[in-house]
Amino acid sequence: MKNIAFASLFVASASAFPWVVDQPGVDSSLLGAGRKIRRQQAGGNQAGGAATCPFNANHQGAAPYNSKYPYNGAQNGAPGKGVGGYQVPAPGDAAHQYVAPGPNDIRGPCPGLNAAANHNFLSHDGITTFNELVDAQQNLYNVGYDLATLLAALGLTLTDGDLVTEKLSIGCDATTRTSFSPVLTGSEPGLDGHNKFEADSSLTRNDYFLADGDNYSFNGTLFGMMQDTCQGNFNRENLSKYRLQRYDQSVAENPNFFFGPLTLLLYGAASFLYTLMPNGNHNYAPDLETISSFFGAEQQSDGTWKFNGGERIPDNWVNRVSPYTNNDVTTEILAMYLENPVLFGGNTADGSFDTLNFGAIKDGKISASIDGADTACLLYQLVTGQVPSYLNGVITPTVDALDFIASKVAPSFKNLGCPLALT
Ligand code: HEM
Ligand SMILES: *[C@@H]1O[C@H](CO)[C@@H](O)[C@H](O)[C@H]1NC(C)=O
Ligand SMILES: CC(=O)N[C@H]1CO[C@H](CO)[C@@H](O)[C@@H]1O
Ligand SMILES: CC(=O)N[C@H]1CO[C@H](CO)[C@@H](O)[C@@H]1O
Repeated sequence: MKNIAFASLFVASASAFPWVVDQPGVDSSLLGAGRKIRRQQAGGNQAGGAATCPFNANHQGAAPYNSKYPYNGAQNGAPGKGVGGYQVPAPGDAAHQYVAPGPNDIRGPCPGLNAAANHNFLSHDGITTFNELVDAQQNLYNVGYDLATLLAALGLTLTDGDLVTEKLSIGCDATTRTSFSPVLTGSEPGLDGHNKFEADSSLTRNDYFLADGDNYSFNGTLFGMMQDTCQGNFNRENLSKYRLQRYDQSVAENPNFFFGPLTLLLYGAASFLYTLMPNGNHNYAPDLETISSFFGAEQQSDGTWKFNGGERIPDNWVNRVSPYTNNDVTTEILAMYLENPVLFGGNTADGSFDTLNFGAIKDGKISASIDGADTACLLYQLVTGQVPSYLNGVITPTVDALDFIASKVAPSFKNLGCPLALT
């Protein structure tokens, strides 16, 4: 049943985007002799797959709440105070000091979550939960409760965390530890899973196709390119230029490049460099010392950059004062995009570039006159998966996923008048 329904969705686009033939659930014999390129994380022996994913038998949850060091007071997935401007880790708080990840710990494509795990705001082995994600984002970075729940829900639903255990791997496929029943759920690829949350043209990660499936490890050449463009000032203007460079590079080098609606999230992630990472003790400047610490980037004597083994909160770091909300990030996403607009769509088999339409995206572009409701509802539409599967490489969320989102995230959006997902 499922296969047939999805196959018909994909047929329309298979000729345009050749990688579609390898989507899970697509019977490629229906599509004729398409090129066979595996686009999505397949698990198994591939990079990021279950066979090579570390296993830490000593799973310890995030450091427990301690009233002596309350941070934002966020606990058990509930809203915290939303008042930042304090030092993290708090002076004297031994439980949140940096501990380098060991060989059995899972780390992935997100420097913000990797740093949180290295400081025990998330489980140190990289197997985390919805509540840990919501608490950590508030307590560490002063992410607003609405955005913290939205990102955590995206993590669990778009990347196949487990909706029963509410567990998620922040990197590779750890289904045996996240799933309530691997037989029933199938594989849960975690944050490394490609083209769900993880996409092409990241700041410091390779495109999936160009790297045999390793789209999650830090690449020092890319960090060096970002620094060349930003020159120690990782603000919106400079990052917008760098995102354009990465886009042009992917169009030129990656025959399977696909820039779908969900890649708007990459603009959101790029905004974190100048909204969530800056240090109050550096006047909140998004400077090189701060950014390189969060990325675990270290400059070598020959000027090149290498991963130093761990993303780390800079010493004497003071987080942002006001909470970073859904509204804030949506504003930044659009502003950064509009400074250097690019076409949504993808490289096609015949060497041309196909554009797409989706919501606010018309003929591959978002117009500068996007109206207020479209802006406010943009992230909500992405999270509820009203993105046609064939545009996205994502199987439309299941009823369970939509229920999960409805219970965790919809309350924040109720008053915006966004069209609600049908469950
Ligand atoms: C539950 C919350 C979060 C989830 C599920 C999440 C997930 C992800 C994923 C999957 C990526 C890879 C996207 C790609 O490049 O294709 C990513 C990138 C990124 N994330 Fe997060 N993230 C979360 C919260 C945060 C926070 C709080 C920060 C801030 C400090 C952060 C900073 C970043 C940055 C800077 C990148 C871009 C890295 C690069 O392109 O090289 N994230 N995140
Ligand atoms: C890092 O990125 C550069 C530029 O895209 C690429 O040429 C290089 O092969 C990548 N290095 C690794 C180890 O993937
Ligand atoms: C080309 C490339 O990125 N290769 C990397 C693939 O992933 C392994 C393990 O993460 C690295 O060692 C390779 O350098
Ligand atoms: C290369 C580039 O655009 N650099 C800019 C980075 O941001 C600062 C401050 O806005 C500008 O002065 C630089 O020109």
